Amino acid sequence: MFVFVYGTLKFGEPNHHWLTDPAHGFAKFVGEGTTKQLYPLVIASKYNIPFLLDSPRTGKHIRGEVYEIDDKMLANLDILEEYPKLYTRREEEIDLHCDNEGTSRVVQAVAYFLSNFQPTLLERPHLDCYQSEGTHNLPYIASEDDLADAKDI
Ligand code: PCA
Repeated sequence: MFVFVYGTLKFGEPNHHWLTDPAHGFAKFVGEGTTKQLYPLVIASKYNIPFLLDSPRTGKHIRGEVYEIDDKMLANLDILEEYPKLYTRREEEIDLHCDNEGTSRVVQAVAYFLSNFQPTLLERPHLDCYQSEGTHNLPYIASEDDLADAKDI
């Protein structure tokens, strides 16, 4: 299956190692991609977590990366993302810019969303591509805490 990552799991971002650890399962980079749908991507909580808000048709086309993963990796990503307590996940249509066969195409990829969020989150700046060390000055803060309440902070 494919997963679309748009936040801290991207190459060069603080949780990318989670995807590349063979003990977590299989993952292979397929290409860069963009959501076909518009979504708000915001940074929130005291840990500066990037959240794709499940509120289609507002926000931007979100840029991220598509990986092919196995069930074991999905189970491990679920642990990191505290699915289903924090993030929900579902398949989403992604414009894959260029795959390893030299083709652009639309794929279905699993993405982690925040649903049932505080409406005030929608008022935060809408990003279209996330970098922890961006000029927004909201670097991601790694934590061992249970983050399930983070969306309300
Ligand atoms: N990790 C997941 C969801 C948000 C996050 O920080 C990702 O990169 O797609």
